[in-house]
Amino acid sequence: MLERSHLADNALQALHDEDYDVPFNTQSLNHAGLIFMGGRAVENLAGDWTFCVDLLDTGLRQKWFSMLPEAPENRTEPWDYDPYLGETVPVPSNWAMLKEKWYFFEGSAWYTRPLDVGDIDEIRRQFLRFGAASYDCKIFLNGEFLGNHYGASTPFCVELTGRLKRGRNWIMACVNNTRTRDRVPMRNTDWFNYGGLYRDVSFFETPKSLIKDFFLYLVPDGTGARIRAEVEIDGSAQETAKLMIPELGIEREITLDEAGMGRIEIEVSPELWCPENPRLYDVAVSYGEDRVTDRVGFRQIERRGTDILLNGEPVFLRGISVHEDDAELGKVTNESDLRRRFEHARELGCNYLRLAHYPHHERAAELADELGFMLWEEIPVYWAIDFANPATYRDAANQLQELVKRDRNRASVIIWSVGNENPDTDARLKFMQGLADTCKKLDPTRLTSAACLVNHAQNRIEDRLAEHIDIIGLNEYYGWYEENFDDLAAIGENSNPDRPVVISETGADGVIGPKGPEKGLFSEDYMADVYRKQIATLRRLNYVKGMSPWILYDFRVERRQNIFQNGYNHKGLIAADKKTKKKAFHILADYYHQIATGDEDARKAS
Ligand code: GCB
Repeated sequence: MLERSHLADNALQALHDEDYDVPFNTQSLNHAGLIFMGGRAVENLAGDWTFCVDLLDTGLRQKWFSMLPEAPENRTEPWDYDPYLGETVPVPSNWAMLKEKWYFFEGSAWYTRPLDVGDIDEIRRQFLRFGAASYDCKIFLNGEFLGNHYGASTPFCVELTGRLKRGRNWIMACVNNTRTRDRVPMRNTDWFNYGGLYRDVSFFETPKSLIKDFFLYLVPDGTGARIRAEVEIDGSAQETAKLMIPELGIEREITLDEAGMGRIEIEVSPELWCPENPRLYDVAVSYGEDRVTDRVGFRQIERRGTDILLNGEPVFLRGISVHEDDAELGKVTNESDLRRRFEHARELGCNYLRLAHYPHHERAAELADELGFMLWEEIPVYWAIDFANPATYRDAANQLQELVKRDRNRASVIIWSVGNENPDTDARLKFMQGLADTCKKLDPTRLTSAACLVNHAQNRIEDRLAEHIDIIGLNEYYGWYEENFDDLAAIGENSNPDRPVVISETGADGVIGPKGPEKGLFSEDYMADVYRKQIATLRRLNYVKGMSPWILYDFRVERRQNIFQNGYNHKGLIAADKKTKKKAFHILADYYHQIATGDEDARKAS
């Protein structure tokens, strides 16, 4: 609890101690504390929080979190920031989008808000859940440090039980988006480094013993006749939990072991989920006083040779890549933004989306479940990650676990991707292999992938990682970064992969309107031409089982500064206004609609 802190006591230490942040970099809130949320009542803490950017980390040095709330006239010594007074910002938000002077700000920022609670029920537990905090987040309650989380796009929980007092409490979060060599992603990316609390923060209560995790799936044995449920109880006191799926007539006890883990297999043949029939079942799990719910689809995704099979049938992934990016909101998304995204994908004729390059908002996969889209989900193991660094591996593995645990009940998610365009070194191979194995351990029901490499000297797909993943993702930019288009046809012919290839990216920048050149690079016509040529070449390759061109919408990024780019990557099929379609949109749509209308041969015909 808060005790008066005296700046004077701490003044020299605050100036001289360059290890000021070490006690707070604990990563103690990484995946271990994540709690299954389906159906839980929460109090959304959206709204105004007091806010301050803190370039020099003065807050951690001076311990701003331990200042008592009081009126300025009652303070008896000077102070550099008052967490309880001053400027406010809305949560969720990215600070870059709020003020021009914060646009490129990288560093720590402090968020503070009160949490008022009534009588505290001793037999309940209290938690905060952060949907995402970019990138490093340190949480304080009433001046006490509660823990630290790394990773910009996955959720985490922090327990408040025993620490709350009746009446007013104060939550503070120190969020830091500094890019460093050892982080995931590292310093260099092709998307904007948005900082902040940009997804929902919520407060919730549970009984003393709670359902911490719940995983339900069709057993991947090809029969479609068995489902398996796995539960994990925190603080178990009773011996069984109960699983209910009314539409399948299921009401079954799950026996728990001493560690609170339980698993059950049930012979049943549910109607299967697929894009054409996105069938979901209402599911509930109860344990003592605790109860969670979910809507779950059952489906099987596998690879056989170079085929991808959905429920035993070959499927071609008609996809598009998407970032989480908005001209006004940055990385903040909402229901209508997500629905618009799926409507555009539908218009394109897609049955699949690649959610690049980090875990997107969890609502995206819920909507994909309902609307019938398959998804590729990904962690930001991007470009030249510090592969030899064990701390970097722990960070990547943590983000992967948080993503998988968050979304593994979503039938729409068919692929976990463990990396994108990484240099081919031994350290990288070991790192990515470890991640691919982690996927399979946490979730035996999905395929793994990564954007792999091409041997440009020999013009063929060649990546040592390929044998450790199910699908070879290939980012290729023939017609754009790679000038000689004929090389793509050569790669097609020279490669003989033993597993499916999905073109995880291809595309070109096309700037709409007066800003763009009429002809040549960066023009809409040039972009359209690249799409035409790509489709003509790729449709002949039998082992290509899907594509997700780059990208649905233009997106903001620091590194694109030529006179046509102006801080944007313009490879969107739709401009950054999320309205204006470019010519290439219609070319891809024509192709996908041809395939979708059953003329599978159209895909291969020249
Ligand atoms: C890539 C990256 C993607 C970039 C894209 C581009 O290969 O995976 O993040 O945005 O190319 O536009 O260069």
